[in-house]
Amino acid sequence: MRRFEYVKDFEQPDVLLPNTWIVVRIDGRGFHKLSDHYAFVKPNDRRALDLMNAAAVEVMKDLPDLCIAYGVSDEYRKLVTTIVSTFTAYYIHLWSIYFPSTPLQPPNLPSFDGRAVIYPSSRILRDYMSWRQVDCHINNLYNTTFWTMVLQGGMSNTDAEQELKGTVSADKNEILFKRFGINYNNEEEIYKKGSVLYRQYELQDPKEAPASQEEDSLPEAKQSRSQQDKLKKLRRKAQVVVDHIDIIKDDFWERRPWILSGKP
Ligand code: DGT
Ligand code: MG
Ligand code: MG
Ligand code: MG
Repeated sequence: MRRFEYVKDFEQPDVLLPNTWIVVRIDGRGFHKLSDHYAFVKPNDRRALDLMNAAAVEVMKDLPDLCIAYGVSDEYRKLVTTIVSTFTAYYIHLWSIYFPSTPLQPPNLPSFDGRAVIYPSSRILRDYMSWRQVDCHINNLYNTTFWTMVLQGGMSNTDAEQELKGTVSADKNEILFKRFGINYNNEEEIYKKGSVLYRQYELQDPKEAPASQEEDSLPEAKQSRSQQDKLKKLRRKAQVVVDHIDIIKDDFWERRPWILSGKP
């Protein structure tokens, strides 16, 4: 069968750079249609978002090397193909818990696309996360105003879209408040801020503390096997929490240095 082996050469190396941050961005495929088919609540369906988060928690638990995840809408990022397929598997597995009376029916089955992007520094990774959270806020303010005008104000989709064209945040806040008595600040944090997932460690047991300070300061890939195993074990035992808070300011990161240092 030797004469067939040349086909292997078509497999090109696809290396990622060492010592960089890898962001895997997951996005629901055709969720515009899927969310209509299963009648997701507009603009935000708490069940759908909780399901995305639940699937992401399982992916974080399954893959201890992941350090943080951030989600909004049908998107999930910071978690390559293993991650996307694991995410899809859990999403489908958990569906019936969040949509007990809406069984999944082919061909309307959820699937996700994924892409990996390399960021060379923690600062740029943080800027990436900030960009996503700003996007979440802008989209949510627009969607909340649009759907309030349509569902509560009885406007047609076209009229609402027309009126919102060219408006800034303050205009949307005012429409919500003056016409509908809605204070945008009081909307749920999960809708305004999205969801950030990270590991929370118990107070560290000295027995489990990393063996040597010296080795501890090496990049993880340069540490001994036993040291790497220790870290993995700690990560597996950690709780994965889902939070809806500001990740743009320094505070979130300064309070949780282990997220970016990888050192519990
Ligand atoms: P794609 O990603 O190119 O395959 O196409 P879509 O349709 O997934 O488009 P995308 O990802 O830009 O937009 C996400 C869609 O998912 C958007 O139409 C709104 C919908 N969606 C996400 N979360 C919710 C929700 O909580 N409620 C409702 N009603 N729709 C949602
Ligand atoms: Mg997409
Ligand atoms: Mg999508
Ligand atoms: Mg999307």
